[in-house]
Amino acid sequence: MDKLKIAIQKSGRLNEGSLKLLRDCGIIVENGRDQLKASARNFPAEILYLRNSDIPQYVEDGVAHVAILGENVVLESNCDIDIIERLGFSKCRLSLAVPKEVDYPGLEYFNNKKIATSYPNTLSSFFEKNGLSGEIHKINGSVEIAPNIGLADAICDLVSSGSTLFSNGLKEVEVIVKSQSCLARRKELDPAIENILNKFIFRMQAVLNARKSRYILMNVPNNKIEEISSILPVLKSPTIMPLAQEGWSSLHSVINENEFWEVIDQLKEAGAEGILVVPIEKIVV
Ligand code: PRT
Repeated sequence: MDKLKIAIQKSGRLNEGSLKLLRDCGIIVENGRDQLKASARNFPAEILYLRNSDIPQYVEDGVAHVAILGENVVLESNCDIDIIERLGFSKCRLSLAVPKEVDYPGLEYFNNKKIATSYPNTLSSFFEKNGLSGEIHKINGSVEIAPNIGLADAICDLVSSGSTLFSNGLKEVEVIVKSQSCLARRKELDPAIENILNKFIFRMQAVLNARKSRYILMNVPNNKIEEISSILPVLKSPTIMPLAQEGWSSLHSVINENEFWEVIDQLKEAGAEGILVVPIEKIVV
């Protein structure tokens, strides 16, 4: 039987989020912690546990058909694979950082400077695009100590909270690229595999749409239904149901998680009461 080969990170920052996403897509994976691969019990898929940094090459070569990995890794690899979805977890940025005492004048600072990084390809295209002549030194791991030990004048590394830079006496001065987990696929796939991939993407989109949305319910006076509906950015139009109390209705809708705090005051001012916001499991549009 044809199986979609899905690569995920074996261990590290992306592993848990990837497994959770598969679970939310209803794909049950036999425990594969110590294995290289595991079969899905209820979906025609095989999960390959690989190093994040090796995944782009495996996808390009067709060892895996699709993968969950960091966008930054796809970019750095220069492999010919396609990003099809951004998945919203493991967000970070690839940034240039300099010792905190440097009076940073702008990008020209990097001309003729030594920059340590594990991302030489991404940095070199950034330098090329900006006409800079920094000297790039590739090192694997612990990039942030390079300036302190005299190995480099600056670094280019992934940053999320910024605390690693801070505790090494560095400051972030330029964001080169923003990154998050993504779903990337091999360009060419057999029709049968393509068919399974489409089913997988369909499930994943239902989960991702739901993660971004909230179900919202509130009680509204009947004469305010129109005004309150116009405040809500809705999927189609809100559902209105009469309450036992005369002159009042219950209004139900779906709202983007980020929009909730923007409209809450307007809803209250317009007369909405008893506002409930609840998570959604899946949205199929
Ligand atoms: O070993 P393998 O090849 O599987 O993976 P890896 O070495 O890339 O592993 P891992 O687990 O460290 O990172 C996996 C992916 O997580 C990365 O490719 C990014 O897409 C994403 N990610 C998100 C991060 C971070 N945030 C992050 N903060 N990857 C690394 N970091 C490191 C960064 O390099 C620096 O050392 O964390 C430190 C900075 O963090 P803050 O919070 O102090 O700013």
